[in-house]
Amino acid sequence: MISLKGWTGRGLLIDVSERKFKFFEIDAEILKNFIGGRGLAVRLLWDLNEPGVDPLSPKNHLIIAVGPLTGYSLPSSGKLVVASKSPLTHGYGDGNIGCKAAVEIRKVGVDAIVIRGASEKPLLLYITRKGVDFIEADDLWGLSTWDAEDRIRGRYGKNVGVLLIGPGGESLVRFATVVSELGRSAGRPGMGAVLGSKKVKALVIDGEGRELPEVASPNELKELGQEAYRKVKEAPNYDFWMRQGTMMTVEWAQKASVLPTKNFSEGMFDEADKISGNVMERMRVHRKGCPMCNMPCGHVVGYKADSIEGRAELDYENVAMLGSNLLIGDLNKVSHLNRLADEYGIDTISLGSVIAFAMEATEQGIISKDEGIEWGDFKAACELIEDIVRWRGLGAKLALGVRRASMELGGGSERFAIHVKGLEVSAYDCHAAPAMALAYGTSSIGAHHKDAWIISYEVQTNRLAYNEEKVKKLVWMQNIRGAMFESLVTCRLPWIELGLDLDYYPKLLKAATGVTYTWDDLEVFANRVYSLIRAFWVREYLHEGKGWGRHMDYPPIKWFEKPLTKGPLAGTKLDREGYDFMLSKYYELRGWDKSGVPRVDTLRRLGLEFTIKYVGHH
Ligand code: PTT
Ligand code: SF4
Repeated sequence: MISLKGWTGRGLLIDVSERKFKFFEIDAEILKNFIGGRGLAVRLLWDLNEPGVDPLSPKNHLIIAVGPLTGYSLPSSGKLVVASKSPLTHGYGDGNIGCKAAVEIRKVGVDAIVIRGASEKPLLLYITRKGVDFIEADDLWGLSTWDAEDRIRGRYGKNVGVLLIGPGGESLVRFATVVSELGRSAGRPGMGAVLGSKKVKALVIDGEGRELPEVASPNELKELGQEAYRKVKEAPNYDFWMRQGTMMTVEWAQKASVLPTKNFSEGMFDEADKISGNVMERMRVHRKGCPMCNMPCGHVVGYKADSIEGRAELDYENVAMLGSNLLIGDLNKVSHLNRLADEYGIDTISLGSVIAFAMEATEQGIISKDEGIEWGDFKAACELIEDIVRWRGLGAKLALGVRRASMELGGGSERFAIHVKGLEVSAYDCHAAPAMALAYGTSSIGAHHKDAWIISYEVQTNRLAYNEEKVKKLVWMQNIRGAMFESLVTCRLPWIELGLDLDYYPKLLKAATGVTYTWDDLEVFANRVYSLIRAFWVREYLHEGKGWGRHMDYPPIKWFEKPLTKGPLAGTKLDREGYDFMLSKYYELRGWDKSGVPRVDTLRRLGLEFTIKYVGHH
């Protein structure tokens, strides 16, 4: 047994069918082995969910998990993870969000909140140390995330944590997200739809001004935290980061030929300079950030698109997917599409991908001109977003995500459906980036860049090579980003963007929890998380009769078939043999078999024996 410092050792289980709740104990060994956030979420989900459960049924569980560093005074610790079985991919899904709710959950005194069941009527869950009030919320149902949060804050004040869904989550758009604080969004693989299926419009989390969980070495944590804050501020590129945040990536991506353009047909956009960080700087009206962060990157701009005026919080992914990928070269228009996505509570990346898919299908005549949408058509894109949320016409197909939409449309459209495992690819074109393609192929939730943003390394080093060195680097990155940061839970950007030394994190962990994690321990931990997530996918796919094979880890077909036609890398496309070589190396390094399933000896070594009966003889 370990003593619990940093963690609370408690979870809160909420059954919205029964309108009951209970606090439960989380075993100390589980906390030590899975830490928190993503690690803890997948461990809980494995036990709580019956294999093969319908993601939108009352039996699916949604887990909101914080970690042993969340909320303390150290760089960018105001983050949480929302996880569940995904209605978009039918595998493991999660997302990361920075907002007050992360800190308030810690003050409520739990490491995770688990929601199951489904209510008949819309509910708001008001959560404090005492438990849960189930408050009927007919008046909030149907409201945008903006209006609903305004109303909620009018009632509960500005200090509570709020997590909520918009009309997209209510209508079960498969890529609906959980939103907070007017523009923060998490859970790309449909975590908002899972909440919607439970008829939960909002969670209000009120720590009532209590203390955060006690830590093992308060003075050490304080000193380390302050030192790390100082290092962040002293970073040479701090000022530029504060000016542009993730928006600086537009210019970089264009230069590197990876800016997704025309549904990932090209890596360069003729009008990239019209949607860049420099344009954003001129439009910015204010800046906001997550709790405990001294490098806030939320850039809110004021825009005027045609006659529509408004404000939106911009990030690189949003701008690339709703701008260059749709051939819309006007940051005002892109901002409005971003705002619509935030108000409806749907993921900007998947949204940009399904609209671009519809544009390409129209161009190819698979969708008629009357029903379809032309490249760059902003007005039609606004209408299509509304149709997606209301499940009307073409929108009803697109609301299912690009994999299912292409299956319904047919006509060979799967050749330009840009996804991995059903999750739409985020904003880096990989025609000329094999390791990044592998990062998408093997990411925990489908094609997302969060687990390994290897592309910045790749474009500088032997870019077109298919080699083992890149695979090793990729596994290391996944271990740090996809396992460690997602489980601590803190923002990874102080390290990535401003070079905060990684060695701070095991030290902070030790100061908070009293447990020593060496880098070797953290590597084993990361392998445990990756193998458990993989086992979860395999278990779910086998139970649903879908089968499992290495094809699940392939990037979109387009990158193998249609080369880039513009820029210095024109003519480049991915090489199937090279990719297969790297994928096999990846499996070897993870201890998985040729189909990408963890081997029995690997599962034993990592303490995952409980998964063997489900995936050991697939
Ligand atoms: C994340 C994904 C991203 S990643 C972006 S922009 W990015 C998109 N943002 C959306 C949005 O906004 N509105 C909307 N309706 N949909 C959106 N979908 C997209 O979601 C975000 C930052 C960013 S901005 C990034 S990279 C980093 N991500 C982190 C992460 O994943 N883990 C971690 N430990 N730290 C991170 N720090 C950074 O956080 P998902 P946020 Mg987000 C308007 O949700 O599902 O994880 O997908 O959380 O609080 O908004 O911070 O260029
Ligand atoms: Fe949030 Fe940005 Fe700060 Fe990370 S760097 S904690 S995403 S404001």
